[in-house]
Amino acid sequence: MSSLYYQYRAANELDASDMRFGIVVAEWNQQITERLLEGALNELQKHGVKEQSITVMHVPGSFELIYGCAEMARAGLVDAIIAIGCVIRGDTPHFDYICQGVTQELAKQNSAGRVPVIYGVLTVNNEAQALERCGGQLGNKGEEYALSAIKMINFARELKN
Ligand code: RBF
Repeated sequence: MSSLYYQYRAANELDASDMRFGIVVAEWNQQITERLLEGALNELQKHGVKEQSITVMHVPGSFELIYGCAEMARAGLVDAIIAIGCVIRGDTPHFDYICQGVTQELAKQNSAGRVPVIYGVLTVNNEAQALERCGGQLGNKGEEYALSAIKMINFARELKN
């Protein structure tokens, strides 16, 4: 227990000043996704990431995160990618198709192993649940996404060393 805690602390304090990040943000439910982006940017800044080392690109909806992240990886300019979206359940089965498609395709990109892709897609039943997670009662998940990205870059570097 204590060694796990120690590891977490160590990762939390990682210096990310030489790491490069791509962030792909869906415009659907922009009132949520922009707050998640803000949380992620704040956390990256806390870890010393330089402004010029962060590339933020927008895509129309969460479904387009698949192409956006794949292209971002192909460009070869970043060490990790954060995919930010928010899918809110509606009256049609669209929710399930989008969530499944995005989740599976981003998972495939991760197993391809080119660049780690962080899954920053909120899949919620209503807007209130989303608001709780982007600066409300449950904090801002964007910060967690950024920390995960830092940890994954560190993971890849440790393997190489
Ligand atoms: N994109 C999202 O990021 N979040 C959503 O909640 C969302 N809901 C959608 C609901 C419907 C009925 C449709 C047609 C699209 C929705 N999209 C949503 C957009 C989707 O991710 C994608 O941009 C479009 O389907 C175009 O490929």
